[in-house]
Amino acid sequence: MQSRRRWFSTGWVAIAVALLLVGPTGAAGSDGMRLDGKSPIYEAQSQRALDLTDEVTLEAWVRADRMGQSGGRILDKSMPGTSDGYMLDTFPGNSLRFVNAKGSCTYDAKLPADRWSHVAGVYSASKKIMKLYLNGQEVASADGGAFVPMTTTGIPLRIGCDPRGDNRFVGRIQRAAVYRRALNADEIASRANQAEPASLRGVVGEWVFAAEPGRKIEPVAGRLALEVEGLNSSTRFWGTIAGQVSAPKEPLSLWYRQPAVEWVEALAVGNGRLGAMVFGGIDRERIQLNEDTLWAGGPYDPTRPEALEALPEARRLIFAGKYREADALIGKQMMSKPLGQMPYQVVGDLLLAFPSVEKVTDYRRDLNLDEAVASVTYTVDDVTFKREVFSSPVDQVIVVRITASKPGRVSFTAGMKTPQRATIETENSDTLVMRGVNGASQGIDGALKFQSRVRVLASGGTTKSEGDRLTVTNADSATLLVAAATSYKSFKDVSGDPETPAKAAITAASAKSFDTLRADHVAEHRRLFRRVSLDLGVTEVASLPTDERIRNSMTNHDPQLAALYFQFGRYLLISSSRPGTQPANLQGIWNDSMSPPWSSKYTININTEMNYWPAEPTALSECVEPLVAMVMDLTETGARTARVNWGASGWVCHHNTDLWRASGPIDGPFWGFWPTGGAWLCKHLWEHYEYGGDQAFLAKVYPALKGASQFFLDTLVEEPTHKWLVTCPSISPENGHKYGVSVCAGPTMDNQILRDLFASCIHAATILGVDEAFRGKLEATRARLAPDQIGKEGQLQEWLEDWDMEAGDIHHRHVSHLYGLHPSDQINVHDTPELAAAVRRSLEIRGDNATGWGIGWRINLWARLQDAEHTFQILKLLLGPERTYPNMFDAHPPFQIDGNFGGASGIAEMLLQTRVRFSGPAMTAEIELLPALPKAFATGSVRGLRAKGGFDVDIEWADGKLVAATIRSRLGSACRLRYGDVVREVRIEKGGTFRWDGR
Ligand code: FUC
Repeated sequence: MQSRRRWFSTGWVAIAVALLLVGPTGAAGSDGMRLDGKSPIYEAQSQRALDLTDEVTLEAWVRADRMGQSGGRILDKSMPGTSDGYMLDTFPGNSLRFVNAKGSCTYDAKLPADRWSHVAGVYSASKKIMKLYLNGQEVASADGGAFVPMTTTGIPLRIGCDPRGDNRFVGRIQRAAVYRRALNADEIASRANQAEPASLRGVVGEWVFAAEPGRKIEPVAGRLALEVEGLNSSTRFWGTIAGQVSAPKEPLSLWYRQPAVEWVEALAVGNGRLGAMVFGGIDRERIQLNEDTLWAGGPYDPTRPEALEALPEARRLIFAGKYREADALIGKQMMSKPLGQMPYQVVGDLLLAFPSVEKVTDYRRDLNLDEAVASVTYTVDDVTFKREVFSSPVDQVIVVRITASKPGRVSFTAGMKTPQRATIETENSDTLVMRGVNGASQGIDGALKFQSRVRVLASGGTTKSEGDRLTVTNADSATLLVAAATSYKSFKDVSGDPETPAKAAITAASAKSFDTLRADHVAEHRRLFRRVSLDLGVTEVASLPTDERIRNSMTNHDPQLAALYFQFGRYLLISSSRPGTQPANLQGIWNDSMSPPWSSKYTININTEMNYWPAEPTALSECVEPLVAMVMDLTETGARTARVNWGASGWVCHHNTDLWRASGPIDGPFWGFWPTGGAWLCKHLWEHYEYGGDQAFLAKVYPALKGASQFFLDTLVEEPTHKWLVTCPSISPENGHKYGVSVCAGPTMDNQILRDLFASCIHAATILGVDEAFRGKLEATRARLAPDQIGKEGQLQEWLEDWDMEAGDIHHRHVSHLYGLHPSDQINVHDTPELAAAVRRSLEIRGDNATGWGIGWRINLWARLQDAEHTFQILKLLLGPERTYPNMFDAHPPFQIDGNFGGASGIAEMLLQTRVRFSGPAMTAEIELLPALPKAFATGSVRGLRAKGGFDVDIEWADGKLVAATIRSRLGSACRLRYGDVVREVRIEKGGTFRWDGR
C-alpha cells in the first residue's frame, strides 16, 4: 500500500487525461521493473491458490524491448515441454501468446518499446472462452476445438521467465495480476484505461513493481506475495562467499567451496530405498527426494502372441542372409506391447528457505563417505550454521539437522514441490504431507499411491504451519525427518498403504535423539563400508576441492582421486542397493525427473550387470540381494514371455526390465531383440556362490539357473554351415553389422554367456546333487555351442561371420563379444593366450574412448589383459571432467551410474583377479596379485578385497613390487596364488591365514 501511494503521488487525474490520448500508461510516475535477462526472478509464494483449472485471467502492463524470435514470458506457470499450467508471453518476437491445456492463442501485437501496453489473456473451459486483449481491445480468440480444463501440478508462477529461469522477458513490467475467473471485455477495457484501477473480484494476486523492488513484493490486491525466486528458487547464492575453507578431516570426502546449482553438483545420500540429492544452498536449500518403488505404471503384461507365429519365418530369413527383411518382420510382429517400459520417477523436493544474507564466510559442503553424511557449514557475522543430511538404513528416514553456534538463530520455512499428481498440505503444526499417485506411461495407467512426510522437530523458538508450509522462527536447532513410501508390494501387487509405513517411520524416529539416529546410521554404514580400505598414494592436490581435482585430473598426478572414486563406487552401491530394496537402476536411486534418460530402468545388456561388478570383489555381497530378488521375479514374468512369445519352457528376459519385471523385447529389434539378458543376470547368482560358498543360497536360486538354461535348450537352433547350436534371432547388443541391422544368429556374446550359464547350472546341480539327466543334456548342448573365432584382422569375431571390419561403427561403445575375457574368464592371458591376443586386437580397433560405462568396461578388460599402463590411461579418461561430473557421478553423458561401478570394479581388477576351477563339487581358486599395477600407483596397500573361493585378501606393495599379501580363508579350501610368473599352491584351513611375499 505504501509504495502504491508513493507511486501515484504526482496525482492521477492529470495522468488519466493523458491516458485517454496516448493509450494506457498503467503506471504514471513509475518506470516499473526493468528485466534484462540477468535481473532477479520473481515468483509467487504459494502455488495452491494458483492451481486453477476452469478459469483464469492473466494481466500485465509491459513495455517490451524489441525481443528476439523466441520472445519472453510475462506470466508463466507452465511446465516447459508440456501443456500443464498457463502462460502469457510474447512469442514470436513482440507478439502476444496465451497457452494452456487447450493450446495457444496468438496475436501479432508488435508490442512497442516506447510506450506501455496493457495485455491480458482470458480463459474459461466451461464458458468456452480463450481470448487475448491488447490495450483493452479483444485482438484474438481461439474458438474451435475442445475447451479442456487446465492441468496444474504445483509448478511455480514466475514473472518474466519460465520455471527453469529461461525464456526471459526483456523490457519493463510495471503491474501484473492473476484472477481465478475470466474477466469480461468491459472489465478489461476499464482496467486498461485507468492509471490506478480498483481491484476486481477474483483477484488471486496483483502486484506493482517499483524500479528497484526489494526481495519481496507484497500484493496490492489478492494475497500472494512475490519473492525473489521464492521457495522454489535455485540454490544459486546471489551474495558473496568470502574465505577459503580447507578440506574436511576425513580424506574419503567429496567437498566444495560453493553450493550446487546443477543437479550433477549436488551430493547423493541413500539407504538403498530412500535417496536424496543435497544441494547445500545458503539461503535456499533443495533436497531432492527419491523412493525406489516410485515408477510409472502398474502391473502389466507386454507379451505378444503373434511373435510366436513369426518366429520360424524370422529364423528362415536370417539363415537365408535376409537380415533386413528379418528385422522388418521382427519389428512388425515380435516386439512387446507396449514397445517401451515404465520410467523410474521422482518424489519431489524438500525446500528450505532461510533468511536472506548478503555475505557468508568459510562456506563448505561435503559428503563424508565413511559416515555417509552430507554437511554444509558457513558463517554469517559471528554465527556458524551447519546442516547435516543422511538417509538412515536403520530408521528408514532421511534426517536433516540444522544447527547454529548461537541460540535462537535457526529460522526457516519448509515446503515441498513435485511434478507428480499430488497434494501438499500441513498436518498439525509440524508436519508436511505429500500425497500422490504415480504417472501413466505407454498407455499403462499409474497404479501406485505414494506419500512423503516431513516432520520438523525444533528445539526452542516457534514452529507453525501456514498453507502448505512450515515456519520455524528463532529455534536453537531443528531436526527434519523425511519419510516416503508407495503402495508397491511386489511386481504384481500394489495393494499396499503408503501412509502406515511413512507415519510409523517418522513416529519411531521422533522417539530417538538426533545423536542416536546419527550414531546408528553411521555404525550400519561402516559395517559395510569399512570392510575395504585402499591406499594408492597421496599427492598435494588431494587437499583441493573435489570439483577442481576432477577438472584437472587429466594433468595432475592424483592417485588418491582413483582411490576416492573406488570408495565412492562402494558408497553408491551401499546407498542404492540393500537387502529388501530394489536393485540399483541406471541412476542408482537418484533421479529428479518424470522421464529420465532411458527411463532410468534396468538395462541388462551391460548396465545393470556393471552396477554389480564391484559388489563381490569389494566385499559388499549383501548388496547383491536386490538383484537376486529381481531375477527370481523375472523367472515368473519371463516364463510367460518364454511361453507366449517363444513357445518355450523356462524363462527369458530381453535387454531391459523395470519395476514390473517386464521381460519382452522393447524399443525395436535393433536394440531389444536379444534373448540373453536374463542368462547374463544369472552369472551374478552363480558368482555369489563362487565368492561365498553358501549352499543354501545356491539351492534357493538353482531354479533360476535351471529355468534360464531350459529356455535355451528349447530355443537354440542349428545354423546351416557348421551345425553349431545358436540363438536365433538375436543381436550383438546394439551394434549394427554388415547389413545395417543388428539381428543375426549366434552372436559371440550369446555363445559365451550360454557357456557360462550352462557351466554354472551343471556345477550347481552337481553340488546340490540333483538333476543328473538334465546335467547331461546341458553338457551335450554346451559342446555344440559356436566357439570363439578369430577374424581376418586378428580380432575376436563379434559375429558368426567375420563382419567386424564392415560394421557400421567399428568404434562402437558396446564390446559385447569381449564378455569372454571380462566379466567372464573363459578367455584369459594364461590359459587361452591366442584368444586373449584377439581380444586385445578387438579393443585396439574399438578404441579407448566411449560412453562412461563403455570406458568402465574397457578398464576391466585391459586390466584382465594385464596391461597396467594402458588400463591406467583409460582410467584417467573416466576420472576426467568429460566422464565425471563435479559430484563424481558418471557422465554417460548424461548421468548414468554404471560407469561409477565399472570404474570401481576396474580398480579392483588392477589389484586382484580370481578364477575358480571345479573338480566335481570342489572349487579351487586361482588368486592373482597385482596383475595390472601401473607406475602411478607404485606404492600402496589394499585391505579386505574378496576372491572367489571364499578368501579375503590384503596386499601391500612398494615401488611397483609386492611386499606381502595376507590371504584369509572363510571356507577352508585350496588355492593357487600367482604373482607375476610365480605360482604357489596352498591350502588354508577355515578361518586360517596365509601370508605370502610372492616368492
Ligand atoms: C544401452 C546403451 C546406452 C545406454 C542405455 C541405457 O542401451 O547402449 O549407451 O547406456 O543402455
